[in-house]
Amino acid sequence: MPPDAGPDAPLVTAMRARELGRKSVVVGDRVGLVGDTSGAAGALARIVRIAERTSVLRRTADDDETTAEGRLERVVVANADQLVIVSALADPPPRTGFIDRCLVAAYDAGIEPLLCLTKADLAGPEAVLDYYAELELPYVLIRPDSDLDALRDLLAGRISVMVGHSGVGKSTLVNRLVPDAARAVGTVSAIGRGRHTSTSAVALRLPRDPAHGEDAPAGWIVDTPGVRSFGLAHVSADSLLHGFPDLVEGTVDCPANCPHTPDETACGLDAWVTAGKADARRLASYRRLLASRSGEGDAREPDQRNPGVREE
Ligand SMILES: Nc1nc2c(ncn2[C@@H]2O[C@H](COP(=O)(O)OP(=O)(O)OP(=O)(O)O)[C@@H](O)[C@H]2O)c(=O)[nH]1
Ligand SMILES: [Mg+2]
Repeated sequence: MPPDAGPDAPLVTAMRARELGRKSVVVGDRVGLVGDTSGAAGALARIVRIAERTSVLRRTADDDETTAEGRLERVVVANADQLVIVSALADPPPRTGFIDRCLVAAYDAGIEPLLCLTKADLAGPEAVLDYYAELELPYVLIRPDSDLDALRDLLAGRISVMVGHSGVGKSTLVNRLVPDAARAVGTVSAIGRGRHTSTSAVALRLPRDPAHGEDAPAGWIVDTPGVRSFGLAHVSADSLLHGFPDLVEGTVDCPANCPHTPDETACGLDAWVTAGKADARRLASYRRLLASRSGEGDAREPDQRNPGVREE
């Protein structure tokens, strides 16, 4: 369905045509259809073409490029323009390392991030917001009784994808935003690690908001299954820094090809943090990410490392 399709556009069931070869269709793809596109019961169309993607959000199973598992790359969603990073303030507790990884993935894919802090009824957002104080990161706070006007405004007319750990409340939120979504919602187990309730990514059309005009496109929200980590093996070491805009300026005095690692005494980032220009915890997080990558120093372009789109 085109992203600006009206609420009455038929829902078409289609299968991948053989001529697509190994190219996989992912949530958010715009596709060319042939066959019966009426949407009538039992009608089946075929997907014969995938339009060029305006953005591709990827993650790898882990950060290790040297193992098969580490190279296993998943396209999470195509054509999204906003990444809604969903983190609970408690149960499960927020993990800024995970949020930092999502930010890297968002900047790398050219998708704008939005921090969505759920379960604000259980804990305050101060610690998380303090950590991101140097960043102009838009955020919304969600509690069961809060109205969702601020979030609806930020979602209107855009294609947004939600990512987050299991149990943070992604599907709960989607059900509130899209009343007939009927996404299954799970319980968070005693150890604080939610069961994996949602098992596949689903795009849902947001209801049209009269406040944005009758003809304004309503936008889409993609609910995704909870992930434990957000592997970044597909992101070049250089691009990792783009996820840390508060640190970028601190590297202008670095020597050429500075690896920004702690043992590089000439690296400008330590002085940048000492001067109070960025949070020491953010630098530590950046360096943890650098260290987690065994592919560090790989000079090849990301495109060469990941030729084409893989089968899921
Ligand atoms: N107290 C509180 N509980 C919430 C809130 N939002 C969601 N929950 C609860 O958190 C649990 C998990 O919610 P889900 O929406 O299934 O979480 P999810 O992120 O979709 O989880 P996965 O599909 O496994 O990735 C449910 O029991 C919800 O009722 C909130 O704002 N406050
Ligand atoms: Mg879910």
